[in-house]
Amino acid sequence: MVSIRFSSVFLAIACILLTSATAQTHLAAKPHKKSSAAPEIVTIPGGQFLMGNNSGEPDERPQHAITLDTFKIDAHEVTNAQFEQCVKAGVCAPAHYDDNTCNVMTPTGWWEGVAPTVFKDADKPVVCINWYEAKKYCEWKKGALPTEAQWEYAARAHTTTKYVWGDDLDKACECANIADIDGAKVFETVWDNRYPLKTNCHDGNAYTADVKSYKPNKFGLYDMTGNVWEWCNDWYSPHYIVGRKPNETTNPVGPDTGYYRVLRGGSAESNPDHITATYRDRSMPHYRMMYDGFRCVYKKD
Ligand SMILES: [Ca+2]
Ligand SMILES: [Ca+2]
Repeated sequence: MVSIRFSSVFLAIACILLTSATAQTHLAAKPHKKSSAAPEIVTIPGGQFLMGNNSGEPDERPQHAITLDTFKIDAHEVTNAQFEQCVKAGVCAPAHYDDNTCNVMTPTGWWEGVAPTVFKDADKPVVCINWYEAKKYCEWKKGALPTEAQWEYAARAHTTTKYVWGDDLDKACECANIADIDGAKVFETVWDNRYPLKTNCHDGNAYTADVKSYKPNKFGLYDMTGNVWEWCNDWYSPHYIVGRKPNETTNPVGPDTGYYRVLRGGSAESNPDHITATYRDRSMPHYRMMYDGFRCVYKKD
């Protein structure tokens, strides 16, 4: 079955404009030196921030002030090795890499199929899990999926720039695994014909990368942009006000009901339009895709 995901599927609005941006120098990533001493869970001090973007997509508007209590969040996306611990504990079912229930990207488009084996590496983010399965893992860890507000606040780390690292797209090569020259080689047919947007990064990672391979944000969080989209707890609303409880400006949890759950941050197959700090995606909660993962949040001690 063809996926109905929105941003990661091929709404190639600007195809014609993009083929002109080919003369730039290919930008090699500077490998980030992984720090095993880096904390696995980071405390995010509470505060106020401006969520959304009045210059962004319609569903990013209106920008509005949100106040959040202090919380803790995984420093990186949940890995296959971590998820396997939940499987061994008898709580989680194995990720659905091989049973044809996961939407995988192929040279001819998105189809339910078998994910490439490289997605199963221990230190890569677990994917091919749906919203319910992600939620179950976080609850097993005595946490929860982040609210969309928590996710954006953690990603922003007090920045107000277009991307979480600043306004320079070329910095993506150091800070995020997104659609780039390497990915284009793998999915050349798809990207050349319908999805040519990409950066000129050349990081060697056509698919997902080991977590913590790129620079963290100012809170010490890795891959808040790129690698895999991250499930949030909230139902998706196409407007920040519609569906929300009135005046819900402190610790908002989103609408009471909905059809899609929110995904944030972009992935290894996301073009520059989909990796801004405020871009919102969504998917039906039972859907599994090979670029959808998650991380968990926890109450402060
Ligand atoms: Ca890449
Ligand atoms: Ca991510």
